[in-house]
Amino acid sequence: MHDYHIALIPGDGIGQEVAPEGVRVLDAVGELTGAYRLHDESFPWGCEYYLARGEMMPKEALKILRGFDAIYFGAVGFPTVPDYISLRGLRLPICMGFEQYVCYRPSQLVPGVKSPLADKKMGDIDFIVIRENTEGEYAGAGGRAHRGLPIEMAVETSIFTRVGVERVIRYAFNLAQSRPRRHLISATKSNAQQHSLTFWDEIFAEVAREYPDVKTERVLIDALAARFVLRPESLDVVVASNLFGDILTDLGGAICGSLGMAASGNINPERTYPSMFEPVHGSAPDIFGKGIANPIAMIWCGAMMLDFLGEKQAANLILAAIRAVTGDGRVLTPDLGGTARTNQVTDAIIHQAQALAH
Ligand code: GGG
Repeated sequence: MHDYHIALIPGDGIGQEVAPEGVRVLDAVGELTGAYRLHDESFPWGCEYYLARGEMMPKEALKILRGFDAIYFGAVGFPTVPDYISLRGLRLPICMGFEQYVCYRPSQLVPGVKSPLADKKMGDIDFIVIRENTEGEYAGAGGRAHRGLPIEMAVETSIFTRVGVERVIRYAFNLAQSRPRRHLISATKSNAQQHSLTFWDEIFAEVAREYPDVKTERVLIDALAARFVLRPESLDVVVASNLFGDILTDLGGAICGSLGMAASGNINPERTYPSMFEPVHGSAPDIFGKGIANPIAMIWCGAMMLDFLGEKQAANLILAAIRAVTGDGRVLTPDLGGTARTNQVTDAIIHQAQALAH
């Protein structure tokens, strides 16, 4: 029996609704398998905290989080606070400060869920996007000048470092090498971005030489976006810059039936710092408070967190229970065409996990 100390940051909007559901599944599966016990401590950081205190999280937040085995995060952002303040005040300092340079985002069409793409069925969509997660277009370098004058200007500079690019590309190669298809696509736009993404391309080509058994493609981001829609079955592993990866993975969630299904892990592969697991979706203010948010992405993130902690069997049990619930099709939230409420989907997943474990 392992003990894990988890920092829970529900954050904003539906993050506050789905995070406790994820914990419910993690606790239930811990009890069912007898493999681990979860000790979670919840932190009320986010937009409400900002409105009360003027900061999204306390200055010593990273020091506090450092002692946990992992972070389980809901969502950030709400209309009461400008998005650049909320994102830069909570999610980004954790990802950057803890060198969570791999944002691992699987897109998998599961049984019983209908893709908006015609004729796509389970098995047709099963790929992983590795999003660079600490620099690139999110580096935050730049500024505004001459505010309010006709000559007002804004500059936002992407930063690509050799260390930053090489480490995420190497991670993606190792992942591709471990999968049966051994195929890796690098998302680029070096025809237009003549400095930064030619640098990205060069490093991709250098690292590729160390992995002769991995088939590679370099695809312009515009063509790649079209390919996600037209031929998703041709995708295995994709590595992309921070912004490209962000955009591609919303598309990945959408073609798998709902953003409410898309899970994500912000990984520090060296395990020097805790990694953070959060759904791809945001705080969804439009449905917040209605009790109909899909908890599956959050629960799937819990499985990814367990896998990362070494609890593979428990992680697989959760994934199997999710597939059993979607395959059955009777208990689904409205984003998947059902009428179930958030807690009913969680109940169904726990029920399936119990059935599968016995
Ligand atoms: N759980 C993911 C989340 O809250 N995302 C909010 C958001 O706006 N993210 C933008 C980004 O991370 O690029």
